[in-house]
Amino acid sequence: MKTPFVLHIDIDAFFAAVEVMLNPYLKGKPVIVGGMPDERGVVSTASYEARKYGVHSGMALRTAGQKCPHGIFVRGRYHVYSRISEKFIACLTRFSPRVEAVSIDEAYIDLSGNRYLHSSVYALAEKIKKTVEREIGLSVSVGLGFSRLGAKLATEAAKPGGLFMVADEKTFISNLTLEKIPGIGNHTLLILQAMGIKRVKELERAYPAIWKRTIAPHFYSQSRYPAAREAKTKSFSRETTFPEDITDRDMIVSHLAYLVDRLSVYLIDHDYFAGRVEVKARFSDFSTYTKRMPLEYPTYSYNNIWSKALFLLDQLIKKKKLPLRLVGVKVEDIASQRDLLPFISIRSEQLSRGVSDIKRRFGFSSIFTARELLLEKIYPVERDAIVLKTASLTK
Ligand code: TTP
Ligand code: MG
Ligand code: MG
Repeated sequence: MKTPFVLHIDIDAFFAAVEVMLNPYLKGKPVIVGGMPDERGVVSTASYEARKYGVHSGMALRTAGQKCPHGIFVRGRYHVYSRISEKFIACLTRFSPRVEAVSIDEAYIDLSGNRYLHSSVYALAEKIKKTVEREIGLSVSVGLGFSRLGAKLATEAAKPGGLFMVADEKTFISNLTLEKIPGIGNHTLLILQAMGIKRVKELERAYPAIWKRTIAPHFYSQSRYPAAREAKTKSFSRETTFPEDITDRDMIVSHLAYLVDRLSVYLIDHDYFAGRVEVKARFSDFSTYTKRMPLEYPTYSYNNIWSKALFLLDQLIKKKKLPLRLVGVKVEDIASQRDLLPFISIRSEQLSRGVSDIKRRFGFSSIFTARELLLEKIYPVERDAIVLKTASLTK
């Protein structure tokens, strides 16, 4: 029999559980983290006791106050949570070097190379779970599957506090209701439900084409590769040396915007998500500097990458007197899958995807952001590119 080798682990009611750990008086009570019920803003998370009243992450605090008037509201202390998160990940890496942290309280571990695998992956998972719980003092749930998706869904099934192993992943996923599947948005869900489709298998039977586009990519791309065979080191970059050194910040910004645009479309076309951005600047005396920072979450969105890139550029050009010779941008920590966290804003991603569709149909130059348009002053614009003097693509 084949053994599931992807382990997913997630802390139960993370922020709320930390608050309870630090204040035992809260134990067993409905704890709601995020702010006070009369404040603007949303619930970060709620203890399982509070969830019984319908309170959940992302809900307006005011609504949470109405649903659970006797709830105990706390603001939250993010530095404490992130310290515990670091400890959590450090503990996991003792069991395997192939740990991929995907959010503040969850990670995948690729156990395929583990020597315990064929004796009992289940026992190993139990050991990991117990060790983590002892070391961080919080309850976790663990799932074992053949793919990331399978393992994550197994964790969901195990929550709170359990360990769940999926032996037949296809059947397991087929029997789930569609809202369990990460990446199926509310809109799609409503449409499918209106068509009377609730479960993955019903979708596959009735609309194989939709199934193929929504479920299969997750399922197949994820089941074929062990968790950590992901190319973590891959990066893509675009840079250009100007025809003449440039002093005008707006003109430099325009170049950078165009390069980010190219990168974002490249990521979309190849189904990649970037985790980090780096900007490079070379001054007229050839001194070269780079600066990098992580993106909030893996993304291909032009706007997300752009806002970081612009920030980094401004840091760099503070270093020295302009003019600049060259500007470049690189995205790193490339992944080909990602778990869609519910608090991610998908808007800017949809926008980028829409723009890239237009570019594909009508040419890259059919649509630009205003900040890119300055380049028209100094370069020829062709259907599929602004023809830079020296474009360098490294992959
Ligand atoms: P989750 O793991 O999604 O949720 P959880 O740990 O609170 O509960 P469980 O896993 O048992 O279902 O998120 C981890 C933390 O991230 C959560 O404790 C608070 C934070 N978070 C937000 O701030 N906003 C959100 O919308 C979500 C989903 C989580
Ligand atoms: Mg959690
Ligand atoms: Mg989580």
